[in-house]
Formats: sequence, structure tokens, C-alpha cells
Amino acid sequence: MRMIKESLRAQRIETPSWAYGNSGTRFKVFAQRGVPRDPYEKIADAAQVHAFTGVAPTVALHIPWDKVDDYADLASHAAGLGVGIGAINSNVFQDDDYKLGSVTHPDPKVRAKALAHLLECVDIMDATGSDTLKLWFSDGTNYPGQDDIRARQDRLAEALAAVYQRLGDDQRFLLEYKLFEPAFYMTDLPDWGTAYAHCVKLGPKAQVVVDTGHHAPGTNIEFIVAFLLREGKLGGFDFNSRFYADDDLMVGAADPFQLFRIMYEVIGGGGFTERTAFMLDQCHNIEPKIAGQIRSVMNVQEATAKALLVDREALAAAQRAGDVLGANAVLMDAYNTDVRPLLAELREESGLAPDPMAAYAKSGYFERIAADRVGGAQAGWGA
Ligand code: LRH
Ligand code: MN
Repeated sequence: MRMIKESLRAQRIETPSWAYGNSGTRFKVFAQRGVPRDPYEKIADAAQVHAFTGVAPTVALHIPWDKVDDYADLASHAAGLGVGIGAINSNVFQDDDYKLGSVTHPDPKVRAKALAHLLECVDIMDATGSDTLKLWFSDGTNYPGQDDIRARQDRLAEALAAVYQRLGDDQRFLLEYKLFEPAFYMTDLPDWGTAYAHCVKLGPKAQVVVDTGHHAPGTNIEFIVAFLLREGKLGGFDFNSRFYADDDLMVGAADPFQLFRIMYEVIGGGGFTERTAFMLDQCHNIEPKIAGQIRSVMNVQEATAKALLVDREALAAAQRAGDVLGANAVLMDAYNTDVRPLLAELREESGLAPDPMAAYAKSGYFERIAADRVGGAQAGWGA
């Protein structure tokens, strides 16, 4: 049990700055009281999640949603609150010029504009001390014949090579794939295989990020995780959950068993290290945002604790013996174990309240920001 506790104490989950801002769907973005108006306030909210969970010490930024005049100052603001700047996320999906694509656009001028933004994000990494760039492209087409699939792959490869070239020795980029949306016929980076192939060609500083909401229904995501780990190409996760499409709901909310199976493969594949970026990528469209992040971090902790409890010797023996039911039972025993008392004990041993949700609610932080943050423009996706 001591080993399991040590592993859980060493867990690191990164929260996304945009989860603290307003978000919604094409139908409606419901504003909430107390929402941050700038990246400084977003980071203050993220610091609360770390203060009550102890395992969320970094915040991912999204550019230009988190554009500031002085990124070094933002990083020291974060440090002053006990958190650090994590992955820098590029955004080449909201500018009118990118209607037909960004780095894959038929027009070389538009491609150059998109590349310039990606390189600017590396400059921001230098300024914030971040070592990870996360690249997601909304690029795709809506109708067959709209553009040449192969030519777009050539353009994508060219841009990725230019970004790869610019990376510093201790920097890397994580390439994110997504099956569809906003494109509805063809997405230029639709699946793990396409992302993997581009990353293998580029080299060790290019890895794949698995967003758990970006697959076709029924996809065995833990297989992808096991395969990418075997290849040394799993850079990290964008954790969230979904019932239908890219719903960006709280991780583990829609399918806690899937999250358990994913963490089981991460641990078994040697991926439970600080080199794997465990990031949340969620939108709290209707629920309180800071509490939603705390709940999400706890969901990852619970899935991880259960995965760490798997009796791997017994499992390997049952697998060797071809004992199908026996093997499945070993895994289900761990999954059906209530790990909440273990995590509560671990928090108390770390000087934290056993129940972060209750402690945060009692802290009065939300009431304070709801009262203070009046006026100004609430942060959002700025679309
Ligand atoms: C795209 C995505 C990507 C982010 C955005 C906020 O769906 O998952 O990771 O840039 O959400
Ligand atoms: Mn994502």
C-alpha cells in the first residue's frame, strides 16, 4: 500500500485555463458569476484546485485566449500562487482566414500566417519556461472534392517540420488528432495513426496527445494508449468524457470504467511518469467551474488508485493459464474497490482536507470572487 500511496502522491494533473472561463455550444454560452476576466484570474482559480487536491500544480494556456503583455510576469504570478505554466496551446481555428484550413490551406500566405502563430507559441514557451507545445488543427473539408487530401498532408508535414526545427533541446510538441468537428467530411488529423505517422517522421520531440473525446463511438482508447506507449510516442492526454461526440464533460463522468482501463494501460506500459502530460481539456457549460475541476481531478485520482490496486501477478498468472474469467475478475476486483477512504487518508497525511469538494465549498472562495469580479469582460472562447 505504501508504494501505491507514493505513486498517488507523485501524480500530476494539469488544468486548462479555458475551463475557468465561459464556454458552451453553438446554441448558447451560459455566463456564470465570478468567472475570470483575464489570465491572471484564471490562474488564481487554478491555484485553488491545486490548493485543495495537491496534485494539480500546472495550468495549460491557450493563445490568444491567454495573451498578455508580459508572459514572464504571468509565470511569476503563477509561481506566487504555487502553480506553474504548463502546455502552451496554439489556436489556428478561430481566424476568418482559416475557413479553408490553416497550415493545410491552399493559399501559401494563409499557411505562412498560421505557421507564424505556431512559432510565436514557441516564443511564449521560452518566456514562461514551458517545455510543451500542444498542436490541434481544426483543418479539414466539408465536401468531397473540396480540396486534395494528399496535398493537404504535404502542407501539414511542411509546417510541422518547421515547428519541430524551432523547438529547443528540452522542448517538445504534442500532436492532437480529432475524428471530426468543425470539419464534417475529412479532418486532416483525424486519428492516432495519422498523428503517429507524422510524429515518427519528425523525431523524438514530437509525440501524440490522446484527447479522450476525439474518437469514433466504440473506439478502444486504451488499445491506442498501450500501442503508443510501446512505441514511445504517447506524450499525454486531454482528459474529458463524452456520451456522444466531443462533449468535453468532466473526465470519468460519462465512463469511469474506461478511464480506469486507460490508467491501467498507462501504469502497465510505463507511462505513469512526469514525461506523460495528464491534462484536463473540459468545458463546464452549466456546472460551477472550479468545483468541476476539483471533481475532475478527484475522478482521475480514483481511477488511478483503482488501476494501481490491480494484482498484476495474479492477473499475469490467470492470463498465462488462459483463465478468461479469472483474469477479468482480477481486474474487476480492483475496479470495484472503493478507493475514496485511501485517497482521503492520503490527503490528510499530506496536510490536506480529506474531501476537497467540501473544503473548497467551505472556503468561501467562490462567494469572494462572485462579489469581487464585477464589471469587465468575462473570459471565454472569444469566438
Ligand atoms: C479541440 C480541443 C483542443 C483545444 C480545444 C480547446 O476540440 O480538444 O485540445 O485546443 O479543444
Ligand atoms: Mn483537446
